[in-house]
Amino acid sequence: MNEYLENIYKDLEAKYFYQKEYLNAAKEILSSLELVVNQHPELVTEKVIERFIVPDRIITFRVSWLDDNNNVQINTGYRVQFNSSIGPYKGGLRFHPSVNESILKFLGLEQVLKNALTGLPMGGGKGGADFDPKGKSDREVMRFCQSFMNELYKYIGPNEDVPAGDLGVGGREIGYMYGQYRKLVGREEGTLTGKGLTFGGSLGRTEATGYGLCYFASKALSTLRNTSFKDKRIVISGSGNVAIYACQKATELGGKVVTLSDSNGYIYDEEGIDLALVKEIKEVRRGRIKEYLEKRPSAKYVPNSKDIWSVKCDIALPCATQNELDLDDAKKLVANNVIGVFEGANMPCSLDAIKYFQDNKVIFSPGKASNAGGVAVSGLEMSQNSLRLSWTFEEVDKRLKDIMENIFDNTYKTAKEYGDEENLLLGANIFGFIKVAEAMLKQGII
Ligand code: NDP
Ligand code: 2IT
Repeated sequence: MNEYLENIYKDLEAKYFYQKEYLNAAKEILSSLELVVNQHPELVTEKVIERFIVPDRIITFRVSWLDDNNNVQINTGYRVQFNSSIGPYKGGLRFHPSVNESILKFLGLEQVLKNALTGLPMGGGKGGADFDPKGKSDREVMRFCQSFMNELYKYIGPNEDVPAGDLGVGGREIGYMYGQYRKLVGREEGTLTGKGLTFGGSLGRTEATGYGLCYFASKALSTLRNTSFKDKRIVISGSGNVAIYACQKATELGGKVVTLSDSNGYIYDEEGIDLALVKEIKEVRRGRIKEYLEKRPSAKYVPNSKDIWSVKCDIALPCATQNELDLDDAKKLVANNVIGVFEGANMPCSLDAIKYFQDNKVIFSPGKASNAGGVAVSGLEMSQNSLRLSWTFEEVDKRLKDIMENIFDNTYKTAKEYGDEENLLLGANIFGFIKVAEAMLKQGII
């Protein structure tokens, strides 16, 4: 980072010293922009980076709801509307007890670049609540979602801000929130994505992030190492939406996925993960990953999810959550000769882990590039809602694949142009930033 960028970071650090996730994301992005700033002095005079790095606004609200015992429960809800220079705010809602302003600002900032990379006209935002869906009854989840939407509906709309799912928010939650939204506004507007297929959802949205991750990884493997998923051993963390569909596509492409995890531990199955069983446990029963052993006693369960990175593999796909893979984990993966680490989650790898991968010639792709398939198909859901049409699964899947391959091409080309050929993080940051910065410059100081 040059002095100018360093000063921007120092100002953020002084003001938001308690927001470590946000500062981490800001540092990672600012560290990529030195050459861009040198080439474009107008970015400095117009203070584009200073404007880009902070959200347009943050909405915070109380969510009160009744649990099954008729006790009043209170949570905090948020929507971070980060940047709308290239289109309406777009990004997921996360329900997890850890949710706070720092995490949502980090996710919102990442989303701005990710959405720019998709090539679709979407700005970036993120939201959620410190609500823990775990152990709640279906009715409790419904009442929470309705109460959450009673406040959020005032700030969103098809041309303003279009939320979707993220960690802890899947089809069930989107359905409840969309039902309440329609009730409140009295119109059918498609304002959420990830909706059910009978009320405006898109085929392929459920699979999109995991499939997209594998399309991206395949393109990277073939371009950079002349290889593919075929016969590779794959370690995947998480067992939610992203992990499950990454496992499905990686297996379809000829790889053998040997692990999945949740926050309690991981399963290891040398014969390859039985995905039908996982879907039954996670999607139907909403159970824990260790239940896998009840039907597959030959598999192993390790009650420490962090240890997953010591499992020998050729390809690692971290698909659980931020900061789940640190420098020590990176060292274990490299010692086991990993070829590529492709992020399915948002910022699962720490900055020093990423540097270690890059220094050791491991292909590394940041989530903002390789997990963009989810929001890309959300964008396609918005298009279908506007057209009042539904495309077939094959049509959506083909567009998804094209988008992911394009993202790889653009990040790779940009990294090369800026003199660091395999640095896909640099390429993604610069390509996404230039698009948003140009839109900001052309629209004046607002
Ligand atoms: P889900 O809620 O469907 O699944 C999350 C999974 O990660 C669960 O298995 C959860 O286990 C596990 N997990 C959470 N925390 C930890 C931890 N500390 N250690 C190990 N496992 C953990 O979420 P998604 O699959 O949708 O999201 C996963 C990641 O992908 C997130 O970073 C999200 O932001 C990102 N993402 C999601 C997209 C989407 O479309 N859904 C799109 C792009 C990115 P447990 O049940 O124990 O909590
Ligand atoms: O992190 C992400 O890209 C998502 N959670 C998906 C957002 C979306 O709007 O589909």
